[in-house]
Amino acid sequence: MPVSRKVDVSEGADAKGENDVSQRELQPTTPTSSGRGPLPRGDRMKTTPPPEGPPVEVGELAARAAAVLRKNDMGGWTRAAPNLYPHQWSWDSAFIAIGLAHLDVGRAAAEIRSLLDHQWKTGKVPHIVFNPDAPPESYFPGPEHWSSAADSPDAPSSPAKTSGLCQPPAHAIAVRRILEVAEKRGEGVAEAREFLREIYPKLLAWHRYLATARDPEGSGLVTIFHPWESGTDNSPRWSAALERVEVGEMPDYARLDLEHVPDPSERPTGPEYDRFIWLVEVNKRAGCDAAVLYDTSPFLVKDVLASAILVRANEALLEIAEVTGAPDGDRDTLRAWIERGRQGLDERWDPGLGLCLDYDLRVGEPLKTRTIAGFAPLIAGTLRTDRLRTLLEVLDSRAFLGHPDLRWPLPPSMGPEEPEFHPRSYWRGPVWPVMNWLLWWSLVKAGEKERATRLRDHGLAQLSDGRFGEYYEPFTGEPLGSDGQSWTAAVALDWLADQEEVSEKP
Ligand code: 9WN
Repeated sequence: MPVSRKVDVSEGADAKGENDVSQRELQPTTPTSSGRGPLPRGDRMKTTPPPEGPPVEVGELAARAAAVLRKNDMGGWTRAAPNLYPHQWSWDSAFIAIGLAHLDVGRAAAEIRSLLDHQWKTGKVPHIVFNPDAPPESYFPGPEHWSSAADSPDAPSSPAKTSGLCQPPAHAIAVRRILEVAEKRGEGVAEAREFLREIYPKLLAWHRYLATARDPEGSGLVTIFHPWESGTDNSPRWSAALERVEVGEMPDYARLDLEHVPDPSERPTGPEYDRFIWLVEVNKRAGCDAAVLYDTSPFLVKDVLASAILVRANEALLEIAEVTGAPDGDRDTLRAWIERGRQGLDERWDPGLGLCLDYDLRVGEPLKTRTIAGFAPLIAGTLRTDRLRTLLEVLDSRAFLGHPDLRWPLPPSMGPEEPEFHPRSYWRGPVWPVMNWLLWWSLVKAGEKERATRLRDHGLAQLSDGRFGEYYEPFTGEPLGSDGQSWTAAVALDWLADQEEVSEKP
């Protein structure tokens, strides 16, 4: 059924009062437990009151989300956030394209196209495409720091510089969704199909790079050389592997990220950052060549979240291959990658935690932590019903969204009862709307409609402050990191369209 209401994206648009739907307030479908109870380990936790003011109404929220994307639109691509992240980030762009699809199919396609214009010759999609107009001091490590990556024979020849890392491959999922949204809205379908045909070979090259250069073992799991490649940068997923990294000689550097957040505890610590920058150095010295890094990188890890996203991205690409009439051989390859990916994830299952674990190739050990990445088999679409049941129980338990003190029952990035949990520190506890979207989408695909609806509605309630934070304090609901984060606004638009579509169904 088509989504009838279009979000008005014109300057100063305020959809309030335009229709009945816009007058609904964003309320969770089920009330949460108080959400304001006493915090565990109070001495370590700085608390602040929840955001002031009444929640924003649905129509206004949609207009505000569209305004965030418009403000961050740099002309064919979108910066991840207005100040903290002035460049184009790879997996952000995928989610941003999903949001943009509800506003303008052509613009959504342009988002992915502009990113893939900077694809490396190996097929790698860079984690950052640098904004040539951003002032030099706006982000570290910026284009100057990565300039030697451009010397690699594999680097793209276009003038804009990129980083030499990559990020989780959500792009095919986004491309598939652009067509799905166009079909639901009954608008831009031909344009979307044409775009699928255009972009298919690039996506296939990207997935082939991941299946080969990033998985020479043929394990079905993606190897990463830097925590930034996981997109969950300072997650405790990487603590043990990072502790084994010895920082070598490197030039002094000045952090710029701390200038954009009110509280340094929201960002990675100094020792973590030293290791991040050292690993950038290691990547540059290897010419960003995966084969060299397999020998030289002190951080060499199988990432289950990226691998799960790749399984779903391969499924999406298989559907794109059907739409575009790609050769049978491609489809067989994609099917094989999907199967191998699910099998690889099955092998990383930890029955004690009821979650899936990353694996440190340098020491040959699983990385045992209770983080949101452990839901990888749910995201990949596990075919094992017993595992799906266990994952749902763990998700609902107090180790994640069943914790009684949460502001909303939304999964924190790390289980609140874990020793490394920190409610304000980036990927060590805060709730990330984009991860909520990924889990919601996976629950829908798993046929878990009620759970999915609850997650979506609580996710929207969390965003009803209209600030579109990068991440949120799990107990107070305070937005943290950057305000006006593009992918947060994008997932809000996708959820709002879904909410409306479902409410229109008889
Ligand atoms: C490093 C842009 C990116 C996201 C990542 C998030 C954060 C960068 C940083 O911001 O990472 O890539 O400087 O911390 O962790 O997931 O893509 O939004």
